[in-house]
Amino acid sequence: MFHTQRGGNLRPLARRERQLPHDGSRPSLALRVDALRDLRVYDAGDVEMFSGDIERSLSSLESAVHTVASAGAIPIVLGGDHSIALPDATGVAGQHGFGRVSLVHFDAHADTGDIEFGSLHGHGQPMRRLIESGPVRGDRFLQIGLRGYWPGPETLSWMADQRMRSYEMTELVARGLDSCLTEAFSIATDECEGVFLSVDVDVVDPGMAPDTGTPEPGGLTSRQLLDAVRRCCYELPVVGVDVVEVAPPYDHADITAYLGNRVVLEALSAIARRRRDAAGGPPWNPRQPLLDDRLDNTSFGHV
Ligand SMILES: [Mn+2]
Repeated sequence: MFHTQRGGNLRPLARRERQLPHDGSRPSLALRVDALRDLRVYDAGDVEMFSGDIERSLSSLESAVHTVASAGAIPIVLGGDHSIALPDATGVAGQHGFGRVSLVHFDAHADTGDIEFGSLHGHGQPMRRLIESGPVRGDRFLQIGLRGYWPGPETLSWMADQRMRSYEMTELVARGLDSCLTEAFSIATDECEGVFLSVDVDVVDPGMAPDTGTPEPGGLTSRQLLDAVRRCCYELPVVGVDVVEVAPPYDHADITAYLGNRVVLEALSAIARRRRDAAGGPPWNPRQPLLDDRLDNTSFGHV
């Protein structure tokens, strides 16, 4: 687990306080695993972001992510803004193979801009750079939650040319989030060995995630995002995760910091449950009552 510090060092600190409990335990009521104990989870600290030198910052982050991935671990990177998705997914693809890792991208925005403010790099462009430079195939790029008034027709045409699959909120509502996810997952696992999950908190409605730089009304609920992240990490071979665009100065009552924390815990818990089920035994059953397997018949004094 990394933290990047671009644009304000409050971001990783706000979430770190809520991410790594001192008792090293966070048993999931839903998934019946304790990810922080069932998995080996390490806080690898901060990756320095050099103010005013984005290329050096991105390169330094890519190298750190690649080091983690090549050790056989799953890097989880806490941004920072979305410009870090380029080095995050590139670092992971460097280990698993360019074109062999698909990208499941939750966001209000496509982040496929070309040149903005005279720069190739920024938080609106990483997905275009990832496709152009080869780590992720355009036709294995699944975007979920897009809405609003950006990008324009030229960029949408470029996205179509890359054969990206972008689910706008209207389609998600018309077809149902779950059926769209099922379809997206089948594309993501076709000819790809791993999946990188990139979560921009602005995919959630600003009413439930106010602390973000480019809020767009009409998004997912926090409940829908957590369920979707759980499905991704339980059903897919996730090889890397980033959670971005949390900006504590805009937060209220830590609403978004807690959501970012829970996204990471949900991902870890689902990875732990996926591994437990793969090792044998009864698979996770979401319909099982919470206390079902804890009932102790001897405690009623009948023995
Ligand atoms: Mn984004």
